[in-house]
Amino acid sequence: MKLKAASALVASALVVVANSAIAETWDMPMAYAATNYHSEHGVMFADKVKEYSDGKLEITVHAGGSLFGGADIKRAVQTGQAPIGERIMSAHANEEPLLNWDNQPFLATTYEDSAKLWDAAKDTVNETLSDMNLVALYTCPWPGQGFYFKGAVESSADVKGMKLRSYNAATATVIESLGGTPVQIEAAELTQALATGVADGFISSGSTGYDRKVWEHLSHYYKVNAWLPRNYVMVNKGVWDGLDGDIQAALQKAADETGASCTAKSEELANWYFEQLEENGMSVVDAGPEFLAELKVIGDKMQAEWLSQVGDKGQAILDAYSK
Ligand code: PCA
Repeated sequence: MKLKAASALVASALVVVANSAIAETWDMPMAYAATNYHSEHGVMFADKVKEYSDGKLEITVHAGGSLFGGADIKRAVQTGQAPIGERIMSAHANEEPLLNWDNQPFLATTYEDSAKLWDAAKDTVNETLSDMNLVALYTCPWPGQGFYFKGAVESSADVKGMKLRSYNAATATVIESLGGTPVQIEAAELTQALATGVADGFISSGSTGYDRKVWEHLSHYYKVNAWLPRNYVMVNKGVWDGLDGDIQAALQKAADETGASCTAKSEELANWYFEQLEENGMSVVDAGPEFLAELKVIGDKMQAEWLSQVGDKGQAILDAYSK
């Protein structure tokens, strides 16, 4: 009995040694504010990974573009400078137009439709990411996109000549189509851009306006819910393929749970953000009919252009979505 107990002890000590020998730590750059729900869920994900991998994999989150700027995170993960990272997926659409699937104005404007669209797009998106040496672990939507301005806007006539901050190709296209000039700026640099007059407004959700306290510089938010773009947590494909099955399973379980929780949180916060903007003095209203009608025309054109770029793959996503 004694001998058995002793050898069991030795065996478990060996396991501890083995575990600590192979314990791996990953740095995870994230693009958005540390207090934003996306980043908070990144931390939740890291905690879960540690738990589900029995401490074999530890992830350290670096939010707010502090390790790599938002615009550099995808390349850092692709090239293995960082094994894992987070970014808004559609920022990569200039390289791979299919990744504009979730920036088609008025295609999916509710959380329910956003989930349906992701279901329809998931397999094709994952194939595209795989070709880019990336594996998506989870995605999480931003609330619906609308417009921030310095004053009242009724139609594109009021937007002409404005410098508006864009965060990807789709927002730049909308701004240009309205007669404005797009200026690509990371969310982390948005407050400064507004303060220094580099931008007079921007397209985003209530979330980013709240994070960046834009009421200090802007007065109006127009709700449009034009689309709900997704962030995603990506892993370098080579790194992923080299992981033990149990670590992959731990990452996937953590990812599935975190993605679901993050999505629910986004929906829960969507109106709360508007209330915060209002409490801080902004006018938060639905976009007027003239502006909306113009945006719908722009959206139709963007969807047609997207389909001509991505062909059957895009059409298949739209068909599966509208089924
Ligand atoms: N916030 C991010 C992307 C979409 C959103 O709602 C941003 O403005 O950068």
